[in-house]
Amino acid sequence: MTPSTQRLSARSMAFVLAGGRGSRLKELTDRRAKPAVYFGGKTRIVDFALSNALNSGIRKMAIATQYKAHSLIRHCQRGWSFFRAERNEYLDILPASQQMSETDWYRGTADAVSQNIAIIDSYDIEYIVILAGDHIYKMDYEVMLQEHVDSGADVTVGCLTVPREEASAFGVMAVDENLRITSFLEKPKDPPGMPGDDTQTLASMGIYVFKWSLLRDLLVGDSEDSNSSHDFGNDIIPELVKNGKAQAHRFTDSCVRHAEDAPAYWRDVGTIDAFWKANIDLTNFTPDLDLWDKNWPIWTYSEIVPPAKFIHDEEDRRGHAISSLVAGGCIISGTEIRESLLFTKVRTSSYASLERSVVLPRAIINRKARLKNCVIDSGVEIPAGLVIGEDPEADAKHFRVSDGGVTLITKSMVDAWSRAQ
Ligand code: ADQ
Ligand code: ADP
Repeated sequence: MTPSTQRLSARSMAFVLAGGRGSRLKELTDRRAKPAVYFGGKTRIVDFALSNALNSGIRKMAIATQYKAHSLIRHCQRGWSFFRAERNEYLDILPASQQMSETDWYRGTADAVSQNIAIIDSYDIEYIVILAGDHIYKMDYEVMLQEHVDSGADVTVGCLTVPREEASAFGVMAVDENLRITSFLEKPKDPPGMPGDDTQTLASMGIYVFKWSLLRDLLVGDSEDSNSSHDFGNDIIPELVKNGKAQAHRFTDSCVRHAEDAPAYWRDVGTIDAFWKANIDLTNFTPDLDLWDKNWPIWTYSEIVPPAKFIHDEEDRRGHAISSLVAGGCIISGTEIRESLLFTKVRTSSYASLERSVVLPRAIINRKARLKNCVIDSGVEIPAGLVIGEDPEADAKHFRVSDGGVTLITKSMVDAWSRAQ
């Protein structure tokens, strides 16, 4: 076992649960799992949990994948392959069907860990940090690990306050004055408010710290329990809470210690509206999420591409972008772009305009297209003259218009639109 003078993160591993579809993202997760969805101009959602682990000092990681994992696995192989076993560093990608028969996927989040006990044992770790690979946030897990050790609890659950009307999508808890969890309800229909503030609820972030030897014993018991759904939120956490052994770790500004003036940032970009807004917010003068922070970089796979290029077309139409983020490899020719975010290798043409839109890699915007409040999937070719965002009822005939009025455009939607012309 490693000497105990090391930082706790050096004696820990991060186990990233990345198997969920994220069905509220609709067609954006038809071909890829939610953790593989692009975010912020260069990165994918999973990069945030992995970067937090890396920046916290954790050098052993595993990523459990399940639903439509190809895009995610390819990304992790390309972008996260710098761990060196020679330095006692590991990053393992653990697809569900590797451990059982082809048809037996992980039965639940706890089962995703159970099925990999032998691999985790081989890491020789003391603590395990279980993370969800589908949130955008910055957090120093060393702080949470230290609180876990100090409190002597069996599990420490990361938590934050969310508006009560959104809380039925979360595990909801009550705590005593020492942050010991006194009750835990997984996704209750009518979530209770907090003492003193009925509009807010204390919600689980779906991240947990355990001593590995203890979790290992719990998982061996759980995997044999036919009444269990083998899930952290449904089975493991409620049981520990019942026994008075679960502690809450509140995600506050102090959880990112390197930048004390930065507000704690956490977003579940699980719907089209939330995904669009969190991306578009990055075009604000001072965004809440600081992607420029040298002390907390978000690591990713980055294609080698030339710088973004802005050109006047032959008819002297200026290609320009105002209050926008434009990734490398883009060619903006004679297009007016406002408050938008363009990922790698997007190409746009003359007389086209983009406003408050998120354009994923390799999309092509043809001439005279006018797009407002859109999310455009990777590789989509927008037909010349397509106008979106001016008549929601017409848009909804072929495209996905969200409750908040954002239009998602995917390749199959464009194909259907083209056939109807
Ligand atoms: P959810 O996120 O709704 O709630 P779940 O669907 O189990 O719970 O997903 C948790 C994480 O595990 C996600 O990152 C997902 O991608 C991944 N995942 C899901 N099924 C998996 C599987 N079979 N194999 C591998 N990975 C899998 C959880 C908690 C709540 C908490 C919220 C916070 O259960 O208590 O409030 O997270 O978002
Ligand atoms: P990314 O998410 O990396 O941008 P793409 O948008 O190219 O990837 O595609 C998403 C996923 O859809 C791919 O990882 C792959 O699994 C699947 N996919 C893409 N193109 C095809 C295809 N022609 N046939 C089958 N599956 C495909």
